Amino acid sequence: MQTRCPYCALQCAMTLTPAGAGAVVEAGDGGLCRKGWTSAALLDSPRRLTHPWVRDGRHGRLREATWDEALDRVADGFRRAQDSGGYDAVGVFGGGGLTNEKAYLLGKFARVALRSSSIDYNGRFCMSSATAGALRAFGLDRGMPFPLVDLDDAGCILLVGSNLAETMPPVMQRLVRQRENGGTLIVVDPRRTPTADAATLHLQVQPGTDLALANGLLFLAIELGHVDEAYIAARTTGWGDVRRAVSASWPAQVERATGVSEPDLRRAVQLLAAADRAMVLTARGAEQHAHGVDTVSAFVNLALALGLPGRPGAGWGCLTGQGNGQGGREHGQRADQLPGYRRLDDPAARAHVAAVWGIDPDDLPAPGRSAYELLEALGSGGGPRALLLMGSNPVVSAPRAAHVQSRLASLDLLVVADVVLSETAAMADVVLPVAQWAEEDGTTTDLQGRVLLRRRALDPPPGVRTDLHVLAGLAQRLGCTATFPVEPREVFDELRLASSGGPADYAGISYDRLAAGEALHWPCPLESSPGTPRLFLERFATPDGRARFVAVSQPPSAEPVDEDFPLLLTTGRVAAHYQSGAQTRRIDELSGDAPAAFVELHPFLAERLDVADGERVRVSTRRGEAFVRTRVSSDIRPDTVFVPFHWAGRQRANLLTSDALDPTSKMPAFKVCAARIDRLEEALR
Ligand SMILES: Nc1nc2c(c(=O)[nH]1)N[C@H]1C(S)=C(S)[C@@H](COP(=O)(O)OP(=O)(O)OC[C@H]3O[C@@H](n4cnc5c(=O)[nH]c(N)nc54)[C@H](O)[C@@H]3O)O[C@H]1N2
Ligand SMILES: Nc1nc2c(c(=O)[nH]1)N[C@H]1C(S)=C(S)[C@@H](COP(=O)(O)OP(=O)(O)OC[C@H]3O[C@@H](n4cnc5c(=O)[nH]c(N)nc54)[C@H](O)[C@@H]3O)O[C@H]1N2
Ligand code: SF4
Ligand SMILES: [Mo]
Repeated sequence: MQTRCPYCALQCAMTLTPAGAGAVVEAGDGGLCRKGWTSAALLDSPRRLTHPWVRDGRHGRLREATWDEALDRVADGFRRAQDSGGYDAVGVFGGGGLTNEKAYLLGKFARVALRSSSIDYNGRFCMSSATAGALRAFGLDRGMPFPLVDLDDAGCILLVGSNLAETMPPVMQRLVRQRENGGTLIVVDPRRTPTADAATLHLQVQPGTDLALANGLLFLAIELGHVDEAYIAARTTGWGDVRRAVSASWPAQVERATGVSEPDLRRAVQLLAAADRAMVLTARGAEQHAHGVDTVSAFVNLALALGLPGRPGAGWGCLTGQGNGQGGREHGQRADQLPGYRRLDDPAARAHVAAVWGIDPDDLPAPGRSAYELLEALGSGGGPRALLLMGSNPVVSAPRAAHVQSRLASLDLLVVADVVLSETAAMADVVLPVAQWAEEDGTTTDLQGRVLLRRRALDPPPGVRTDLHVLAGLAQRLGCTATFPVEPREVFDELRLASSGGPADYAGISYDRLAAGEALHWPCPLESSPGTPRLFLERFATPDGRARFVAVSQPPSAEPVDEDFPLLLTTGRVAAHYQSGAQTRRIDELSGDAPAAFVELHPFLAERLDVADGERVRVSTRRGEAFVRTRVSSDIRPDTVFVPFHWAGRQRANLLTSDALDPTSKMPAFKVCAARIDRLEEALR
């Protein structure tokens, strides 16, 4: 059966053939990375959950339970929390890996069955800065407003804070083709990653200074006469302010701020300007900062000044990360959102969605707290006393994780629906075992805005239920009379109605069209419409149709280095593991390849600290400490260290990270904070 990989936003095609209790994977045309190849190993793994668990009392052990007992316990707990604390006393936390159907129904569950405003999801930790940057520039957020195939013919690609050779390996084939077609690639990363290795030019920026870099590139583009004045006049507003804002970003000053040399800055601008069709793509390295939205704006400004967005084959885009990172941010699991990318504070949107849901618009709650703010407020923090968590593992992946863990521990009731006993599920009072990707139908929307059908290839094992069944079972126990269908196709048809007329309009997309192999990118308002692979060709989605320049400047560092914490810590990914590692650490082939976290540091720094390659050290920040082995490499800047975040316990990168949030997107500053490294003898002294 043809299906799609469960992991990242590339959603690679694969064929699954049942074999024994599991399945054999074959790659589709685009190929698979090693996570995709090994993904079926978790389907018949003894490490997956196959029956519900409940905990007796606060400190009891988890024990096996029936579904009825588990769901009754959840419904009772939710009712009790709301009786004493009001509707918002029950929270919901979702995930960008959930299908469109699940994300939609989870949002409906929170707003209709619980009437709670307390819902948000882990996508906040992922693309929310790009989302906010795109909305303010273009009036619409579809990560890539053009199809992936456009990469093949791009004359120049400026890739900022993406290591796609390890995070989306099949895309590298496109970059090879782009090179063969005469294109150039500029990679901005504090590390010489395999992606940077493939570049024409690598700008080894100091973490957190991409905004200054973008303004510096724009300064040079102006100075060297590469600005597209005709495009600016015809298609944009706000250029004068931006031009003034970058007038002090002269190269020597930018070199000091970013660590990128003046000749490299000039070369980058020349490569961009020489290309017929250039593209600026940002990813988490640029976006996961306390000024991530402004950083995105700075790169959008550069793209606009060069006349790129809305021209075929060119533009600005964000490389969305999670399996359904695009669709998951459109259908209502965000605190401020209704399906179809509608706003919860917009009366017309409330009226439309309330009509689809058969409720009074006045019964819809107001917007709630963002992901970290929600986690931070749990339990004794004055927020929800009970939480339903579906599709995330914040004990490992949330910033300042020890603090988040203590908040989760202070809840009266934590309910986790998962496929494995993640670190967060292990803390829960009720654990609900759910079906995996290949065991249920569903749609995802990939990083280019294309809606894809993921087919059910196998039966789920007895004892597990789908997420849709879980929500339906709880809604019914809570006495909710609104519809909670359990058939994915029915949920999708309801989502189509709810999204109809909204910015992310799915009304014309059907299971039948998708099953017939149609390539449909939203918006797709009618069954007769072909979808929209390329946005903004005629006009942007702003009221006047013009893209908006936004003047931004590099803020001082949220956490400057000092004598106690003299190093810049950044975090990210390795090729073998996915996110919190809950799934991939349970796949032997992957955990064999990459068994533990590490701290990557430059030989100069290793020498100064007197640590050897492979030595166990303590990495600490103002939040806490982690214990990992060193990996000495001249691929990283000497002032910067890197720790991947896929591991749990005392190897957790997020014991170290800061909870400084971007004021607009509420994105945490995962990508830079001040740190120190100590040898163990000193650490233990
Ligand atoms: N193997 C693997 N693939 C994945 C995932 C995974 O967990 N594992 N997750 C998926 C998801 S959800 C996402 S969001 C994507 C993420 O995909 P990427 O954005 O490619 O991943 P990261 O490793 O988080 O960050 C990319 C790079 O940013 C660099 N960086 C760090 N700080 C800075 C900075 O201040 N400026 C700049 N310019 N660069 C910086 C890091 O050195 C790193 O090489 O990957 C998706 N694919
Ligand atoms: N330090 C640091 N921290 C980071 C980042 C970073 O770069 N650095 N990146 C951030 C980013 S970009 C992201 S996206 C987050 C991701 O971090 P998490 O939200 O923790 O992501 P996952 O590990 O994908 O968690 C998904 C959980 O849901 C389960 N699951 C999978 N599919 C389903 C399903 O269909 N239904 C249910 N009920 N459960 C399912 C999995 O088993 C797993 O336990 O981490 C963020 N945290
Ligand atoms: S690149 Fe992403 S979607 Fe493709 S196989 Fe790897 S993890 Fe799966
Ligand atoms: Mo992500």
